[in-house]
Amino acid sequence: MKKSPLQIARQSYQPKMPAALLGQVVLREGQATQSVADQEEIKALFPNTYGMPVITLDAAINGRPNTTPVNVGVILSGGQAPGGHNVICGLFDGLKKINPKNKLYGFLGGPSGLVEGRYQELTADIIDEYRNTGGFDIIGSGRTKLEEEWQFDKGIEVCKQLGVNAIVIIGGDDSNTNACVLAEYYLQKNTGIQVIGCPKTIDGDLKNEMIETSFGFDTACKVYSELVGNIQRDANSAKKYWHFIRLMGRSASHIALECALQSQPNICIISEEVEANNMTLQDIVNQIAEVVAARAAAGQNFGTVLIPEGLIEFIPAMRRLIQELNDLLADNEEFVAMEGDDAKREYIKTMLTPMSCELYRSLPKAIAKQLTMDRDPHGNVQVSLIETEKLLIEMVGKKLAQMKGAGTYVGKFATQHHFFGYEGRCAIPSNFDADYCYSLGQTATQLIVAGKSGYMAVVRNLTAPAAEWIAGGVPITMMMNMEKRNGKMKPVIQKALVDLNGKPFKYLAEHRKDWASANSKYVYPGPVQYYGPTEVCDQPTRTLLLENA
Ligand code: FBP
Repeated sequence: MKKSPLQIARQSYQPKMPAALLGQVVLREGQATQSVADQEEIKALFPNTYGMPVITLDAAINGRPNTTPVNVGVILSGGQAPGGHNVICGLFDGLKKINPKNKLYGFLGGPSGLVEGRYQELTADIIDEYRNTGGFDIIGSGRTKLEEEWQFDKGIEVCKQLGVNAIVIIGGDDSNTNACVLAEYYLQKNTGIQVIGCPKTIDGDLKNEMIETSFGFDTACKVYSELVGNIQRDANSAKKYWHFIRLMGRSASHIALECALQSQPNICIISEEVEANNMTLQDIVNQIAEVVAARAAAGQNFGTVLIPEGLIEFIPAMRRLIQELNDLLADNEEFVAMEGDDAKREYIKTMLTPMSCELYRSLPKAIAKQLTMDRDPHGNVQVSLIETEKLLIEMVGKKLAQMKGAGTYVGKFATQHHFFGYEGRCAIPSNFDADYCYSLGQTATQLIVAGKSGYMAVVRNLTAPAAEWIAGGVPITMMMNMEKRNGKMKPVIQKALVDLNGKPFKYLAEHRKDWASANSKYVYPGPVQYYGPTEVCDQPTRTLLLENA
């Protein structure tokens, strides 16, 4: 396979690691833990994995290498995130360092690889090809949910055939919740198979007191911020377009917020604030139109608007409409069999409550159709498919036309729309993600050889130099609470939305008026840098810097 000069150079990049992981390692156990909420229910559901202590990995003075060989299986779950390959490389190197007879298997195509017995042994020649690369293509990923007993039992069969003693699941909040359910089941059945999770997602919503950030968020945000910065420089040069830029991130607005902190756009909408203020779609449109008009009055008929992917679900009336559509379309064979968009549209109109029906009718047809497209495996609308940026352009255009009629707006409103998501998910990992992921892989190895199960590998103190990072394990039950999913109460890891009292949002709130003004305050972050001064190459995200300040 032909490689770019950067790809070739990155193959020999040696990720930085916490000093404690460089030699022999010893585990230090803290106090017993409890779940963040609903302690009694979670304890009853996880009798074997509840209450375990937080683990810290320290450098051992007289460590002894583990001599019993172990076989480990690794799974990539969900959407791609930069650095996934390095978790696997760290895992591989860690295992081989402890005992060259240790083996690593990759389950292919995500969690279904475990259930269907599709795997490949990962050997040094394979691993070397993927060091410090983006993507999940080493073994592929998938969105199959591991949650049913028959799947767990198939997993036991496959692991027994391969002699696999431990499974590492690299995934987001749902995948790690399922990792814990699997760990508990395997302990209950006395299978001897351990399960360890790793915090992955570009969305940045798998974080809490114990997890500072999920991997991939850093690189993805840097890639999007570069693109936003480039667009801003173009806007500031040509001075003729308003750019509406939607950013991935599912429900949470962490990515939009981070990109705003890096690039200082004229407007950045935060879904969590929209919900907190009970705003309607029209309120958002009015706010944008006001900024457009104010800048136009100063002769600036251009600007940038950042829109989080999940916005639509945070507008209360929209949420109600989506909920009604979710219920209506679940297993609805009649709807699936219907031919033609118009017939489907008419059918939906007859089934909605009057309020939702009015909203549905008011939406541009394309957006209304996007709201009825296939749901994800969790039964949720796929927000990445809803072109909110186009919806807002259309509605802001209408509002400005009204304002023009009323004499409150003079200017031109020419627009461009963008959606950044897939562009960043498989980027070559930044130094931060390359180092962080490799360290997570090495940490997972240590938890495995110590016989732990039901833990997530964590690395903390991430705004310090890598040598000072603190590696360890956190019981997954510690991060859980009970939430309603598909109509039933289930134990899940709490998803972290943008905290409106947190420092990153407060920074935006303090500065956004200035950024919106006619004297734009654009910052042009430029591309991710892999070689050069540490203040250019090793900076964590602004979110992490503000949160850890
Ligand atoms: P994960 O939650 O699995 O990490 O995926 C993140 C994400 O990139 C979201 O930001 C986006 O909404 C979604 O995946 C897109 O999913 P798909 O890859 O199935 O189009």
